[in-house]
Amino acid sequence: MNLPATLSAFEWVPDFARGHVRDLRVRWACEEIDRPYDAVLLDATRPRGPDYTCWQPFGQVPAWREGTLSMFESGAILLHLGETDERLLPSDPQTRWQAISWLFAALNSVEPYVGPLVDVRLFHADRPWAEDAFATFRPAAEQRLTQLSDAIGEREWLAGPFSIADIAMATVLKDVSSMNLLDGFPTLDAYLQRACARPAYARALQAQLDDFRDQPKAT
Ligand SMILES: N[C@@H](CCC(=O)N[C@@H](CS)C(=O)NCC(=O)O)C(=O)O
Repeated sequence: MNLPATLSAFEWVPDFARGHVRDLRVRWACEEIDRPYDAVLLDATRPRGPDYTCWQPFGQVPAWREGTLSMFESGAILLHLGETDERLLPSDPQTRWQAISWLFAALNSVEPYVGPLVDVRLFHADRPWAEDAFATFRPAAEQRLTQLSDAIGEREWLAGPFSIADIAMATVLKDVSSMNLLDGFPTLDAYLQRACARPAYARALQAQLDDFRDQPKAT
């Protein structure tokens, strides 16, 4: 029996960020296993106070609470949910540790390389140094994407069966794709399309979008 669970998310973000906020990863995992949760919606336009930073020290979303258990970091929450259900994290040790390795790879070896490109494009595009910064970060990001593409090759999913690793990796690639940076990576593009074609992904995306207000709350 699952305990009632709470997931933190934002009540409003600008249009460009909708569908990219990292609570999507957790919502997706929940949808894959029919795990109910309640979303607690925070004001992204104001600093989060101590009542939240004692739950998520950086004031970010997502964070997860379940009975007396609380945690933060999307990767940790995915791992926790994976431990509750084989459909997210297979029990066979080799497959399981491959999935965990790829989960870390998504968050540690791919996201930090593509993240600066996303930041430059989304948050600093009007700065005079934006194009130089983009050009500086791009080769390292492309090297990682090439290596990832080679590793995926003909595989359907990273660790064999679909797992939390694919949720993490697909959400990282979704940000890359939104900047048209997957155009030269047909294997990665096909992998992302496959992941986003899952009904659980569509439900999770809709759940995130449904929770957003149209406008930020008036101050
Ligand atoms: N490593 C964290 C990153 C979380 C994160 O960057 N959250 C963003 C939304 S996608 C956020 O809350 N940004 C607001 C802020 O940093 O104040 C995780 O994966 O959970």
